[in-house]
Amino acid sequence: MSAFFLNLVVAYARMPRSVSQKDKGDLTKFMKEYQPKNIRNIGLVSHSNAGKTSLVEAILFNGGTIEKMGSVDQGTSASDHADDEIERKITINCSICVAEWEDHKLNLIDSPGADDFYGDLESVLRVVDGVVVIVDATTGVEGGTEKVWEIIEKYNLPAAVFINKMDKENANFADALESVKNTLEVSTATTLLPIGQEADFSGVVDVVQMKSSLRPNGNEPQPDSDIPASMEDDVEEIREELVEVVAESDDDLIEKYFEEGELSSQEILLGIQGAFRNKVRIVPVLCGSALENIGVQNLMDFVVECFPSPEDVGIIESEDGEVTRDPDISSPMSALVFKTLADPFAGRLTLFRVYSGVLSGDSQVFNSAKGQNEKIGKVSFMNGKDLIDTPQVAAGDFGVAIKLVNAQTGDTFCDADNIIQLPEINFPKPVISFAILPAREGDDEKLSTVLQRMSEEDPTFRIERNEITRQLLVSGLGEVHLNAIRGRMKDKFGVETAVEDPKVAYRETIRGRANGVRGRLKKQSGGRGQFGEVWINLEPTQLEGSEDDEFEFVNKVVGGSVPTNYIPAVEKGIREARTSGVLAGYPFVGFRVTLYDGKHHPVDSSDLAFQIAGSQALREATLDAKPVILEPIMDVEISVPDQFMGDVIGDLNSRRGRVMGVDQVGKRQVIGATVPLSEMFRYSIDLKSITSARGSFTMDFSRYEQLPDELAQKVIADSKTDEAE
Ligand SMILES: Nc1nc2c(ncn2[C@@H]2O[C@H](COP(=O)(O)OP(=O)(O)OP(=O)(O)O)[C@@H](O)[C@H]2O)c(=O)[nH]1
Ligand SMILES: [Mg+2]
Repeated sequence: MSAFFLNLVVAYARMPRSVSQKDKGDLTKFMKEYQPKNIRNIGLVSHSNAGKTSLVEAILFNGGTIEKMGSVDQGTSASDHADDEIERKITINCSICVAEWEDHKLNLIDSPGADDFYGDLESVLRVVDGVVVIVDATTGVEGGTEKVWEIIEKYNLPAAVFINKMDKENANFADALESVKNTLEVSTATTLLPIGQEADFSGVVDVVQMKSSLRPNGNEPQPDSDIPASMEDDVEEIREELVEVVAESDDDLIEKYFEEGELSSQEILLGIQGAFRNKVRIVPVLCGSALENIGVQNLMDFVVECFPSPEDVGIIESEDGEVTRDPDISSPMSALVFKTLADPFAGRLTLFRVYSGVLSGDSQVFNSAKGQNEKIGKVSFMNGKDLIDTPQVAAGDFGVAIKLVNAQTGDTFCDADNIIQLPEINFPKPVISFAILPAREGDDEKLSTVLQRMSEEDPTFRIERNEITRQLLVSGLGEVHLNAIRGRMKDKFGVETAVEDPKVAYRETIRGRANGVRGRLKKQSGGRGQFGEVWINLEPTQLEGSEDDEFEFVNKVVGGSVPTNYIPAVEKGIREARTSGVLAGYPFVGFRVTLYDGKHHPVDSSDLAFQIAGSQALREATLDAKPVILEPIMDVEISVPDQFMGDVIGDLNSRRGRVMGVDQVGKRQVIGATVPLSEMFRYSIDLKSITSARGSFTMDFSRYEQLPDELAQKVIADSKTDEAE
């Protein structure tokens, strides 16, 4: 097949499909508008592999959005639809999926569990009204979930836990529940108990309604049944615990509980609902199996009954807290862009949540972050890759705009007459960098364009050209993140790339002085000659060269030995010479040159001659002034659970790091250290393996310091090889 036709076929396969596809359930029902009080916006979050995407799939099936349950393992799930997600069997991009349940619209925002893609996790947690934290019943709470929990706490989001994979070998509900209590340190309120586990898992007991639900028939619920006799005592005990936790969250309920020793099912549900709305931390715990579709309908009931609607969440505040909006359809429009996807075929997709008013298709809105108008064309609802036509998206709902030009993640759309800027999304900072280059010669320009596009799509992906090392650097949240982007550039835009370790941008400086050094250009053999001579002193200014302390030039020439009009040429020569230091060709910084004498010739002197004399003088003087190489030192902050402290500090020592202090922050230790940049390029990978992915770190440039002699020799030798090549 010719490349042209192949592209066409690929383009068709990747086009967001219209609603009339036969393999889908009836999506047209989502074309209607839901009142904010009938919407639930729920994020599904957890450590990778716990079953978020599978749970979304089961919810879509129960709600009738899809007729057959797809599977992550077979690459047929609604949420993981991008080529690289199917290939890797993990979620890379957050996606919006929709299900209808009890006349409510559930917007389910699936998020990636791998911390290489945590940018999207931040976006999801910023725009949902509550979260379901999925815990794998065979492992309990894992490191990634602990990190997610920190963000949930930051936004103070209502959260319930769903203990998934109850059907799987080694599933253990009691252990998983214990791990939730211990690692997240929260009061849990168990509302669903498993009936059997592993291969015997057959249903759940609803501890609130005191009834059992068995596996639905397809997506049709089975009639409720009685609690198995063998579980009655356990259920009794769990219910008592549940009632106590719920009662403690509210003064009226606790009073009622003390008087009557019990709460009704309705009071329990209202209690949880109230705790969610009033931001009292109770964590309801449910359980089930996404693959076996057990406990999923109970979770959907729970979401509808207890999680807040966009209306319950209340007034929306601007970034500075000065402007507010009511979360209803009649308020002026405000919406937040939380994700953009570049697709070479479908064009740009801009995913947004409307907070107030109505965002209409074919309209003009004001982008308050950019301070400019934005023309909106087509808007749609979204279910995975499927777009559902709609003339507008109203308050409390999610939508996607197609082919917007300027909007970026984090931007606010609003009414031009009623401006508001919603709080931005805090993205994690990149922790790893590679040098990137095109695999094919001549692809440089294409590479830059595509990289630019990728960085617009993903705020945790950055590009920078290092002028000193002449490398193009890409930075991101991990090796997998950067490789996923490279994969996408190849598959979507046909740009193949290679990567190298970044080179360190060393600098050179001097530790001593050199006085009375001559620089001279003398070519005076017949015809018009070239002549210029300068005398300089060289001294260090600041020993630790910082970013801005480059060099000083002082002119102390008296009596016109170097005529005034040639002084700038001398300075220019010095400026040029310092761009390439005498040791290894790195910029020479932190020195003062004093020009105090020289000689000129009335005919043969010129700017060029004095420039060359200046350069030569600086080089000569530098060699006499104890030149050294400086390396960039980073301030590093590493956050790890207690038990990894020793290993992390040991590893820092082996990287020439210096620990400056350790602080206890919550349950974690935060180690402050300074470490040379050259030792940090692969730190994110190593920290992950030392801490079983439970450590995190940030890194900022601190200063330059002298490179130890042995390493300096190596850098000098490398520069000679580079030069020879
Ligand atoms: N036995 C069993 N396996 C499950 C269940 N839910 C999910 N899985 C399997 O667990 C694996 C991971 O499922 P996903 O749904 O992709 O998990 P995820 O949390 O979305 O993973 P990431 O997107 O990578 O964070 C897949 O192989 C699923 O088939 C379940 O209830 N029971
Ligand atoms: Mg997933």
